[in-house]
Amino acid sequence: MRDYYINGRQVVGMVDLRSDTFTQPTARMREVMANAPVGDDVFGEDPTVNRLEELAARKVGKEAALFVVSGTMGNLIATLSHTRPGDEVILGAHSHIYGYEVGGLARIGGLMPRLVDDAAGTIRPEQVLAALRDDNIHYPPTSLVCIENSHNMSGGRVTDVAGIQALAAVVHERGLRLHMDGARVFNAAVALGVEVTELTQPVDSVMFCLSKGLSAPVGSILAGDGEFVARARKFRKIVGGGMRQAGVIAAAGVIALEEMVNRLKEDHARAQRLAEGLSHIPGVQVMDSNYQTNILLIDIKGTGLTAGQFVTELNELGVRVLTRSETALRAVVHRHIDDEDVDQVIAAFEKVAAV
Ligand code: TLP
Repeated sequence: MRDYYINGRQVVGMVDLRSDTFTQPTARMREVMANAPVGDDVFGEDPTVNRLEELAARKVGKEAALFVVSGTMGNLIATLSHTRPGDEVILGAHSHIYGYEVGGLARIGGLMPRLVDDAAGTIRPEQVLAALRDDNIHYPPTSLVCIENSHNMSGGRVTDVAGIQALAAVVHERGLRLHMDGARVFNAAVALGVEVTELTQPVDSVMFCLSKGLSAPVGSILAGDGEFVARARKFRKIVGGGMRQAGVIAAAGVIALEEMVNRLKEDHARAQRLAEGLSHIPGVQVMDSNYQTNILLIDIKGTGLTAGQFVTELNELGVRVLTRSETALRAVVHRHIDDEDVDQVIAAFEKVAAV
């Protein structure tokens, strides 16, 4: 538990489960940020950014990496770099790229989304095969498939190594590229007990966020082969993402990768404990058993309250979550949530559900 600032007001003792994006930089991050050697990164001369990009590429088993402002920017640049305007991109109807990135791939990339059902948290090879069009004068060319791992909207579900490999095989056989929105790919790897490289090596590019569960204040990484990253670097400049002494923020990213990955298992264990505690409350249901990582979707239909009402009541009890639909909530466990907080959240849900 920590004190939060909401609309500029300090709220003491709030348990904030709205997102892992609310994590604050660690003391070590602030220290290295203050002392980071920096240069002009548009000229490739920021030693800390270069260090982060080399480390990040190595971590995900790719030739090169690019430090970008946000996950949204990383995904946009990836789709631009893999395609030409007018191409079709196959992606999930519940994916973050399709639903939560302001339609950038259409507005900026001139790309046509072709949606497949990823409500279960993944995309299977046969779905891609069914969505692929023939070579016909009426059709746009398809050049890219995107998968999300872990998958936000399904409650942080993961696609395992075999699932990624099978998808990559089909995508590559058809001459297409595969991009992974791996905003939380380290959560996926930790949950599966595999090296993150096993999940990222089969894909052509991966974006992951330093600023979510890994606690860096700002920034994401886009990684792939050297040629891809060179193209991506140009597109980053086009969208205004060329930064100057960015080592100040990249320094925290180095700590995120070196020190913050292994502790994600603590978040997953607490998410599991929270899920179990909530599932005993009448009218409250953790959706499926989809608490593989740090995101819980919680159905509160049985309480007779709307999600909006439930959120307001929880707020009064010092607990913040987001609505996911009229009858569902999303709670995300992260570094500032300890065991006591989990107990407080369960008690708050019990109280609200009993009203
Ligand atoms: N997700 C945020 C919100 O935008 C919903 C959150 O709180 O979960 N891919 C995935 C899978 C994401 O969950 C997010 C952020 C992004 C990309 C975008 O990252 P940012 O916020 O850095 O642009």
